[in-house]
Amino acid sequence: MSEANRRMWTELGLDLQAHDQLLSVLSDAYQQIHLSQKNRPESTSYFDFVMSEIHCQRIGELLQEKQQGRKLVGSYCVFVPEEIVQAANATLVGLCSGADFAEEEVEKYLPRNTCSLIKSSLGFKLGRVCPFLEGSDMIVGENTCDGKKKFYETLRDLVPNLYVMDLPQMKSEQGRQMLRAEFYRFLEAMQDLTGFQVDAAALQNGIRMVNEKRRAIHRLQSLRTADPAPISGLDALLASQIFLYEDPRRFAREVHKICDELEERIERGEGAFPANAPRILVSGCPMAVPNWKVPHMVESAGAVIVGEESCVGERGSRNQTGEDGETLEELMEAVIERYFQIDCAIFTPNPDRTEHILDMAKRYRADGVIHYGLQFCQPYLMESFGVEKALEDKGIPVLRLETDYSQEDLGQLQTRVEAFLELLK
Ligand code: BJ8
Repeated sequence: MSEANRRMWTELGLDLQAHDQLLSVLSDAYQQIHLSQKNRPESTSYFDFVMSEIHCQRIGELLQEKQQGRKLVGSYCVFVPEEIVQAANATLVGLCSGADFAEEEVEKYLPRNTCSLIKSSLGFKLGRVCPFLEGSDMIVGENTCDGKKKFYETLRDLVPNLYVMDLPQMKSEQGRQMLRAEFYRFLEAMQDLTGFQVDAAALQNGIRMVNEKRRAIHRLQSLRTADPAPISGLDALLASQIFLYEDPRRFAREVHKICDELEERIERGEGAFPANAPRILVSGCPMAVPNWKVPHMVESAGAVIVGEESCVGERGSRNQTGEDGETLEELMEAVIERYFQIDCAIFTPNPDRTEHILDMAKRYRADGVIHYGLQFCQPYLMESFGVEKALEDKGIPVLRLETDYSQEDLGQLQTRVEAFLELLK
């Protein structure tokens, strides 16, 4: 690593030794999992570059922006409206993490039976290994599941700049009003943070920029409906993971280039896997970098993942925000409308999510669905039973998996995944 990067990390307050350790694990995992894939589209070298620079180039750019007066905002949930952040002259990055870290320390603050995503997010803070978190001017928490709500109470004592957004739990008119009130409160908080007064033009620009990157990922996702699928699920998941922190304009440009190549592949009938590979839809909890455990297992067993019903996937990126409003109020309404449709399992009841899974299974021509639940994640684990029933009623086979970030259950999971894929053949 260059001296300049080490200086940057030191200035951010990272623990260099622990951080070196993390980067080395990450790089090994990337080599073994992604770079060993056969028949990858050439243009996915963009992902390789972004991942090789994961704590270097992007954070360097963001720190430069900060020097010019722009603010950096970190979040743990796709409910945080990026359009408003952009409009207020700030940049949003996702902070969720996908690897266990500083576990012993974490268990001094949180019970052992907390989901891996929360434990890992706290571990990255306690271990001082995330430059995005340390560089954030504001960290946004949100009242979604109970685990996260309580995690933010802990985090409040560890960071000086936590902002917590309240969120509704029902898709009722009162729920919508609550989201509206919270988004307006967030708009004010963003304006206070940046000193920038958001008007209609600024919000419209923010909406356009976020829509543009969503258009690119929508294009990529729709190309996966082809048979054979032109890109692996692992690479498509990377696109959704990078989507959460990469420069939005560069992301859109590069993903469109990948899509151009995928279209050529489709024309030639060329796939990432053979045409008869079982097609799998993965549904459930989000998979943050570097959580590639289950997709790697599924694709190593010869199946191809064609879609992710997840916040790091279609649940997080689907639906555009209306761009046509003329006043700030009209544009804010469009933002509220778009986010109110997110069908996270924290909502009750949550029939939209089941409908979405059924729709995705059909659109992506999935032979089967793997429901991915993180251990101790009550919202998704509880919903998985209803999801399974709805899919089976339509004749779609389902495998419900419950796991964490550790490698301890690999053997057991592998046996179940392989048996499921055998059934699909
Ligand atoms: S909108 S899915 S990003 S809350 S896995 S921490 S739910 S116990 S992540 Fe999420 Fe926003 Fe919903 Fe999406 Fe809790 Fe479950 Fe852990 Fe989870």
